[in-house]
This record gives sequence, C-alpha cells and structure tokens, in this order.
Amino acid sequence: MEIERRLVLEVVRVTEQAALAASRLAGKGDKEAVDQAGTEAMRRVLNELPIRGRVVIGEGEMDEAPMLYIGEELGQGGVEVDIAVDPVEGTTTTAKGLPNAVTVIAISERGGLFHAPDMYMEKLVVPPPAAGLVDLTWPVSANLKALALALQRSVEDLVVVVLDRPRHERLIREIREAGARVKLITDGDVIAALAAAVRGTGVHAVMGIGGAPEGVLAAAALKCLGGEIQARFTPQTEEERARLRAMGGDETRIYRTEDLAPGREIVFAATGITDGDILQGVRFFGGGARTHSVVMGYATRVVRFIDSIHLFETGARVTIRV
Ligand code: VTB
Ligand code: MG
Ligand code: MG
Repeated sequence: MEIERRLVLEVVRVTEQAALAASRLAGKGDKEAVDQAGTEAMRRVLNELPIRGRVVIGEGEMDEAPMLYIGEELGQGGVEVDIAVDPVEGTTTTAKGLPNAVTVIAISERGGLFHAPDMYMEKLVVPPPAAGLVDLTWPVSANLKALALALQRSVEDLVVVVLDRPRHERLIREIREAGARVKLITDGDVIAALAAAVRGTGVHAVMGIGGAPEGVLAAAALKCLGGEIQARFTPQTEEERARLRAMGGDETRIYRTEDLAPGREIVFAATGITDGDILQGVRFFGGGARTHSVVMGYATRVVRFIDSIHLFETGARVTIRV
C-alpha cells in the first residue's frame, strides 16, 4: 500500500491548491480563466511531489492542451503512478458562482486507470447495495426496480441525478414515468456519482450521458466507496469512433468499475470550489482561506474529510467552527 500511504495527504494538497486558485475566479464569468487557474495550480503541486507521474486523463492531447496533457510526466521522481485529473469539474458553474464545482484527481499504480478518450459516455451509477444488481442494457424502469429492491425502498422514494441537457429528455421522462424523481444538475457528474454512492445525500443513482474522462474519475471514487458504475462509450462522429478504437476502446462493450479503475491501489481526492452537497466551497477570510476535501484509498479503506485552514498572511486567525 505504498502509493496510498505515502501520497494520500500529498494528493489533497493538489486539489486544495487547485480549488483555492479556481475559487478566486468564481463568479467572474470567465470559464477559461477558471480552468487555467485550476490547471496551473494542480500542475505546480504535482510537480513538487515525490512521484514519477504520468497523466492518463487530463486536459487533452499534447497538441491541444498546454498543461496536464495526456502523457505529460510530472513530479520530482519516486514511485511510479498514473494520474487522472479534472482540475475544475464544473468550469461553467464556477464562472457563474453556482454550486457543486470541485477539483478532482485520482492516482494509481501504472495501468490502474483506463485511458478513456475525451468523448461522451452513457453512465449508470448505483450505491454499494445495488452493485451487480443493475444492468445498463436494461430499460430504465427495470434498473429502478432493482435499485429500489436493493435499497429496500419503493421506486417512488428514489432520486436519480441527471445532467440537464436536451439529449436526456427521453431518459428524464422514463425515470419520472417509472415513479422515481429526478434531480437535474447543470454540470458535475463526478461529484454526483460520489453523492449517489454514500448515504445521507438524498440521491440514489446517476443516469445519462456525460464525459468519459469523468467516468473514469467517478469509477476511481466508486471503487473506494464500493458503489458501481456501468458505462458505454457513445462516440458522436466517425472521427471519435476511430479515436476510440485507437485507444483500445469498444463502443459495444459495457465498462464496469473494475474496467475503468482496475488499480490495486487508488487514491481519489476532491476539494470543493463552490458549495455542494458533499463538500463546502472555498471560504476566504482576512488573510487566509478554508477548504473542504474528501480523500480516500481503495486498499487502505479509509475515507477522510479534510477541513483545512490556509494561512496566507502572518496574523491571520484560525477559527474553530462549532
Ligand atoms: C459532462 C459531465 C461533466 O460536463 O462532461 C459535461 O460529465 C459536458 O456535457 O461533469 P455537455 O457537453 O453536455 O456540457 C460536465 O458537467 C462538467 O465537466
Ligand atoms: Mg475540466
Ligand atoms: Mg469536467
């Protein structure tokens, strides 16, 4: 468990610094600036770590992303890890000052995270009791019945998170017709997957089409939490179809948690940028800021919520919250 034990707190520093940088621009209406601030901060801290890291999920291919591009090598040298990042999961939400934006990272040993191409993916995420009992190829109503049975509640008492997009019109209708309720989100299906996997958040599943890189990050979290993701690539063009094949992906295949995050060691971390269901956003105060993060390990089986106070100036005061 070398990777997890050594890097768990280091990895939180990465998401914390990215959240601090991105949140400075929250509500300022410029989503590119938000993304750039988060990406720069993430890369700076990753480069300080005692790792030989390689980006497998990042901001894009080398020719389209100046930083954290796929294949970029990071760190001071040391343990070999693969890195999946989304420096700002919810750039539009952050730019608009809306809830649920986070910074996200997952690391594993080499080969422990699927190299998903940046395209759409159809997803089904369920909490631990329903893992193995649902099937992406079934009708929506059948999955909701299976989920309800697993959670020992009625379909009417299920809430399903769906990205609010025209492409989901039919899915939303089907969920509602089956008797369940829908929680529409503007962005951010990674943190939604996390919310569905843990108790007490009031949501029980995520359905619909979102980003494939986000699917791998969700899988890393679900592996640690014990939930399940099932996913299928949905390339939109011939070019995407070819790119998927080139990366060893198969359009007809259902990818499960273990396929997307096969690592024996996985660390997943996220820090809130704006307030959300699981994480509070960055709160600045005179001379400092407070961040809220979650970090977990698959092999070490610990989920930590970390409340950090960052003192930027001497004289800044720590506040204990009750
Ligand atoms: C998806 C989703 C992300 O953006 O990638 C979405 O997985 C993009 O979908 O969580 P659209 O093209 O419909 O906007 C996020 O919501 C944020 O990156
Ligand atoms: Mg991003
Ligand atoms: Mg994203």
